[in-house]
Amino acid sequence: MIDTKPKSNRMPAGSVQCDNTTMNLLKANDFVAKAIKDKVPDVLIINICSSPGSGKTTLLQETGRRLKDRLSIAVLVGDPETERDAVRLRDVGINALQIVTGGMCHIEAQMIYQALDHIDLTQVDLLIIENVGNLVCPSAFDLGEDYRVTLLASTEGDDKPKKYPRMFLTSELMLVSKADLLPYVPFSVEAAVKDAREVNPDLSAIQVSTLTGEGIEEWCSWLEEKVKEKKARKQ
Ligand SMILES: Nc1nc2c(ncn2[C@@H]2O[C@H](COP(=O)(O)OP(=O)(O)O)[C@@H](O)[C@H]2O)c(=O)[nH]1
Ligand SMILES: [Mg+2]
Repeated sequence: MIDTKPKSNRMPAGSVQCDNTTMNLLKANDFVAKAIKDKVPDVLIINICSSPGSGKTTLLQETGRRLKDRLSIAVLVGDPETERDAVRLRDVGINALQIVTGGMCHIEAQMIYQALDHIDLTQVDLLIIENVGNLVCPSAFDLGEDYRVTLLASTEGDDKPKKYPRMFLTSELMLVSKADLLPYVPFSVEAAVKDAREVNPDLSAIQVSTLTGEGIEEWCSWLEEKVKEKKARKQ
C-alpha cells in the first residue's frame, strides 16, 4: 500500500506528532510536490537518494542501457555544481537534464517543477530524479515522486539506517549497492536491513552491483512493475 501522507510529516510508528515549525515551512514544498503529480499524472516518478559516491549515476547508466528497449526514460539529476552527471547519462543515450542547485544540499519541488518545462516528457514512462548526494536534507523534501529509493553502499558502513533514519523511513526501497565489495569490507547486509526495517517495516531491499550485474535485473523488473501499476491506476 502506498502511504499518501506527505513525506515531510511522516513519523515512525509509535511516535507522537508534535508541532514543528520546520515541518510547517515544508508545507509549501508539499504543495508544489502535489502540483508536480498533477502536471505529469501519466509518468512514474522515482526519487533516488544516497550519500555522494554510492553509485546512483552508474546505476542509472546501467538501468538506461538495460531498459532502453522496454521503457522510455528521462532523468533529472541534481548536483551542487557541474553538469557532469547529466553528461555521463546522455553519453549512454539517456534523456537527461542537470539541475545545478548552486550549493544547495537537496533538490526542492519547485526546482523539479521548473525543470519540467525544459524536458520533453511526451511518451516518457519513467522520470527518475537523481537527488543531491546527502542522506539528511533530501529526506524532508517531497518531489512529487511515486517512490523514493535509497542506495546504501557496502563501503559506507551498515550503521547508516539508524543514524540517518528519516531517509530510510521515507523510502520504499533500499538498494544495497557495490555488493561486489562485500567480501572486502566490514558490512553486514543482514544488520543494515534489520536496522532499516526497525525504522521502516515496509521497506523493500535489493542487493545490487553494477560491476557484476547482481540484482540489476531485479531492480529493472521492480521499475517495470511500478510503471505498469501506475498506468493501470490511471485507467
Ligand atoms: N565496486 C563498485 N564500484 C561502483 C559501483 N557502482 C559505482 N561504483 C563506483 O563508485 C563511484 C561513484 O559512483 P557514482 O555513480 O558517480 O555515484 P553517485 O555520486 O552516487 O552518483 C564511481 O567511481 C563508480 O565507478 C559498484 O557496483 N561496484
Ligand atoms: Mg551522481
